[in-house]
Amino acid sequence: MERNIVHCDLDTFFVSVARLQNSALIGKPMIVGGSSDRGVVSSCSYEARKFGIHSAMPMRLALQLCREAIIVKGDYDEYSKYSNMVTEIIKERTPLVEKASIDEHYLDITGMDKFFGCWQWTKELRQSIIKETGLPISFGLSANKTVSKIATGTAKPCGERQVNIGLEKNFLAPLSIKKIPMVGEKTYTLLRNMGISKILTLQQMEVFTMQRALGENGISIWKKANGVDDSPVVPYHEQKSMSKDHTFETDTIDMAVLKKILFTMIDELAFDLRKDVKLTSCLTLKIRYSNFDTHTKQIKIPYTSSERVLSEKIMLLFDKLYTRRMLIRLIGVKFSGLITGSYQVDLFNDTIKDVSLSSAMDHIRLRFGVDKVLRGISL
Ligand code: TTP
Ligand code: MG
Ligand code: MG
Repeated sequence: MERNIVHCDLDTFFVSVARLQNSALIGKPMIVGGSSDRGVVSSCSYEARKFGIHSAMPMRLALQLCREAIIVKGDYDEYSKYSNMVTEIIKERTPLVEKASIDEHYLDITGMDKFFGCWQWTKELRQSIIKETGLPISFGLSANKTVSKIATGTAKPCGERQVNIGLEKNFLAPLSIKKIPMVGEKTYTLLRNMGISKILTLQQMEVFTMQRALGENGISIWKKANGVDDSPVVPYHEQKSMSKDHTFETDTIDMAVLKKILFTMIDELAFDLRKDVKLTSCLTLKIRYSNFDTHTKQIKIPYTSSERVLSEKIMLLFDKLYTRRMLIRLIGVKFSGLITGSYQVDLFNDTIKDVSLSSAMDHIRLRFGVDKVLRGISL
């Protein structure tokens, strides 16, 4: 069955919220981000982008590119308030919604066209969000998530774009391969070295050529380039906890192996926290021994999303919990007691280096996927 999938993403989200609070910022090159000169850019206005400024760029470099840029400090409570407001407006009218990030949603509106056209419906929803929140937002509508997300990108700022069924390949053909959500810096360079820059070239290639160059990812990229994506819209639920488990292929007591797995799980969970602008206040460690005995231990901690703090606490728990000297079959970590908020830099304990390392790693993960970067300690 043909589907109708909407993707929407707020324009310069953090910047737009700041502009709601202070209209003097409208029309100016401006940046939301760390105010110290070692900070990084979270969000920047289109006026600032003209100077080459982009998200995750060091603030110092951004200011070299545009001296007159105005810097505003982030206000995560406000972002989460507006993010929830947008989610509520969408959920009131749409049965199937996926919140993909703080300012981004996918909607499955298949069947809506029986009552009135999907495109009309989408345009009206967009106007409602703009009217009710005061925030600019862009929309894409097509038969699948990938094409709709790319359509949103081409509609920005403050626009809307529909790609009719059957015209996906035509729409994608002239665009840069960079527009494909899976193509990050590394894949982009690899494809450019193969002489590929436009999606059209990917469409003209055989899928096995892409498979040979990039493995399974090559097949996914090729499918996306051809406008094919059958991934479903997964309904959104407010998360109260997040966890990861690892079962060893062969049971182990090798501390180096155990630490590596624990730190990797913590890095990935801490990234998920920061991506959703959340903090955790409760850690649980689970150990299952080779005889299936399962032990857990929990601690309450001050709200954090720092992998350095979380790793320290988890290692304390591990030392208390792992007393049996028996082979371990599974270990798991859970973060609960989640609240919305961002990690406040603790200047006395958390060096700027830690914080910028976290945000640099987050940036890579946002582009390439969560498993693409690791701290040396987890190698
Ligand atoms: P995006 O939707 O990627 O960016 P944006 O809304 O600022 O701009 P655009 O018009 O291109 O959509 O991210 C949403 C918010 O998430 C953004 O306003 C700030 C935050 N963010 C960071 O803090 N660091 C980052 O590296 C990125 C990409 C986003
Ligand atoms: Mg956005
Ligand atoms: Mg976004």
